[in-house]
Amino acid sequence: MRPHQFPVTAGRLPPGAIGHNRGVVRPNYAFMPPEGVLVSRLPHFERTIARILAAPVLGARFAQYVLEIEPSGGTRAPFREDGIQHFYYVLSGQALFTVDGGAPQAFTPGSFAYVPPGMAFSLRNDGPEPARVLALRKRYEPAGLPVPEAIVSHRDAVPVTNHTGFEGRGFQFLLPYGDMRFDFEMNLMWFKTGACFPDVETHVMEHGLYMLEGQGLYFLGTEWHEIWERDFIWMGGYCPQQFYPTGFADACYLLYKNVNRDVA
Ligand code: UGY
Ligand code: MN
Repeated sequence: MRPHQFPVTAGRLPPGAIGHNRGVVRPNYAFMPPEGVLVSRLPHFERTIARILAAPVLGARFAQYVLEIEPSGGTRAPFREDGIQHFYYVLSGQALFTVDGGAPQAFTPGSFAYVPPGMAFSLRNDGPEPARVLALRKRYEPAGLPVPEAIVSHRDAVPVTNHTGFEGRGFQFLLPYGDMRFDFEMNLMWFKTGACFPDVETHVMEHGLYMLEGQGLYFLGTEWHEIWERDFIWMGGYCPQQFYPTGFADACYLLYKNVNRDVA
């Protein structure tokens, strides 16, 4: 595409317009800055845009996207899918979340919801501003146990723990840790400047990572990438990974991880 086809702002081309792109897509991982992720729409949502970040076409075994919901927009009607679990996390704005025909619950930044397979839910923006909500869909892998109950909560209600023995780390396990009914985790990972993993990790689990706060350098495969708020990373199984926060503020990302199954 020729440069003159892009809009010019204050005499400059927008970042990423002609190849200065931080994004990388490899067979086993993808680094995706928000610019360049185009608009999708989904039939069960009205007045809502979906920015699809991870999907099976990328190699991921789940789907993840940011919903941008206009005031009075959201699910057209209570929505349910056999065999599929949903997870939602509010990035900004205010909404109402209803699960299994219950009372609508306030959904404000930091609120989250887990919806087990086959259960109906609705998500509606009841505020004056657009709401941004991170969404995840994953097929449930049964394990001969009852399916989990729905959860609607807020990150402030989840304790910050650190089981690593290393200073400067913090974990908030948004779903009950170690509960074998769940086949995935959604974890808030906190880092103080200078903290990192003790080793480069290489593991069977997949990740979908959404950068919420701060910044840093992310090692994927064999390369380092500078990561900022709103960047997304998909890591396939066995993708070597390491994070090193930079800047003065704490860094935090929300991490999807498939767990508790041997994926045979
Ligand atoms: O739990 C994890 O797998 C985590 N340490 N990985 C990551 O943050 N990339
Ligand atoms: Mn990991």
